Amino acid sequence: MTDLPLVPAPLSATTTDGPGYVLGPRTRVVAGPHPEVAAAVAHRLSRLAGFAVPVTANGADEPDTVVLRLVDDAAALGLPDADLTPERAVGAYRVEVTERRVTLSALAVDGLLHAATVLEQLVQRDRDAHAGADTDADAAPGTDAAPGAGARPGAGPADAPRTVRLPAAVVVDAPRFGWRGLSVDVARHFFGPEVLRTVVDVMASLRLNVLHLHLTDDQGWRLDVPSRPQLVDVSSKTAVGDDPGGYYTVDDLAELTAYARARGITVVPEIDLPGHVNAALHALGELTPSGEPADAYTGIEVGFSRLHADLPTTEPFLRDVLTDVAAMTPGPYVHVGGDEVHTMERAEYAQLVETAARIVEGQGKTVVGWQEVAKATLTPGTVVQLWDERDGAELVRPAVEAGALLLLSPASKVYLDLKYDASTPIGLEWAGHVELRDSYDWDPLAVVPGVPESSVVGIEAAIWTETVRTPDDLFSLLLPRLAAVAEVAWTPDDRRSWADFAVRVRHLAGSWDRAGLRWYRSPQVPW
Ligand code: TNX
Repeated sequence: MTDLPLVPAPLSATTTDGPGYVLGPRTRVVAGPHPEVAAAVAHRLSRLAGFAVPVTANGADEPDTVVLRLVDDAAALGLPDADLTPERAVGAYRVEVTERRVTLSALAVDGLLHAATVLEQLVQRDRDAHAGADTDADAAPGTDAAPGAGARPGAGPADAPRTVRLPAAVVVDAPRFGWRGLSVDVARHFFGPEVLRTVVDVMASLRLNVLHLHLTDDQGWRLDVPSRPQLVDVSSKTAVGDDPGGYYTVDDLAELTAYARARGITVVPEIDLPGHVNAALHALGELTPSGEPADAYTGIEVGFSRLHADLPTTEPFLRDVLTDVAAMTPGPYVHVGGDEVHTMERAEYAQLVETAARIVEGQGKTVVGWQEVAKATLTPGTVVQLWDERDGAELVRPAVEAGALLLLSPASKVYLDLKYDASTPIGLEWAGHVELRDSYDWDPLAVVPGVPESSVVGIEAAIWTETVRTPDDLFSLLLPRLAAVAEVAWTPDDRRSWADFAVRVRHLAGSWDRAGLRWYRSPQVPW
């Protein structure tokens, strides 16, 4: 393991002799071939230092430089490249800190962005080691956007100058899985772009790389779809418990997607079909057998609403909506939902899922669906997301054997809307309680026994928002469990242990405090 306070734990980290590197007035980032990454790195360092760290075009051989390098092969990072798949390779990086300079190397831009977050976590340790000397705000995640709520009173300004030292070290690292995600349900309760930017900041700090947005459900429709403006005109207004609704415009989604991409994160939009569609049926009466719009629904039951394969309006609805959503999505994936349709025969379900999948694929996107889509005929390479451990393994195994890829979201480990324990004021309990250690201590390959690692694209946490109404609610359920899931997704099992994680995760708490984020003080960790 490592004595450096890195979460997720890296493959290897070695502290070396010497005082490390002190950020100072001469420090500059050398842009090289990637000025936009250099700017992002300079921005992070400036926040750490409390003064502006400039970017210069060249000078990579000079002292006091932060140098970014893209290299051609894993060996140049010091990684044995034996089993480095392309999905893993994009996240790989090397950080080298000496008294003279800081060097970030990677095989791709994403790796450079991860390396920049490693610098932030390295500085954290230095501050903790000198507690008292240096207690004001810093580059906590979330400081790009307004904090969720309740910035700690007395926290200093983010731009106060201070001595910032990075310990002399070499970190060489690559992720275990290429998909390290978080799904956020913005349908049951709406969270605006500002909150999602804070979520992105927290995700990036943990080297997560997929933000899945559950944009539609029975209780609300949260994305303007230009071909069907009635969807948000009518159904953005509702939410669980008659709380306020809301929606994202086309521009909101584009801006959020760009914000996420600049931090190494791909946005995957979900339109949940053919169930969980009451908001659509409420906005578009043509989708119901009677032709009358459904009543709005603001409760928290699931499984009752459905599309109808035999209505002539259904296929055009799927085509218009999914074509628009694909066009709004620069990333490679569109999620078609597919969960919990309790009022439909298997044949009709399969027909509707297959129709949706062919439309998405016709737009050049890869389909993602919840585990139930394994009942339909799937194109090889489709991503099937396991969530319900009661029947998930049996459901997905034949699909995986036929070429589908598996995304792991076992509820009892990574459903971060489940209560920590009986005293948690909000959250659900249907799959039990999920304490921090439950999110950490599990073997991804045991979820579907016998499935090879090469069929597993990755791991995704989820937060459903039936009971989650405010940013404080949201972050108090995400943190610290999201850090545990991030480590399961990043770090091979033989390189991680609960005892070690429980020590390292403490170092993140200060950054959450400084960002004004509410988090849960799990009694399992000696904070
Ligand atoms: C199951 S997970 C659901 C959601 C609920 C969630 C609550 C999944 C695909 N469906 O509709 O919000 O449980 O934990």
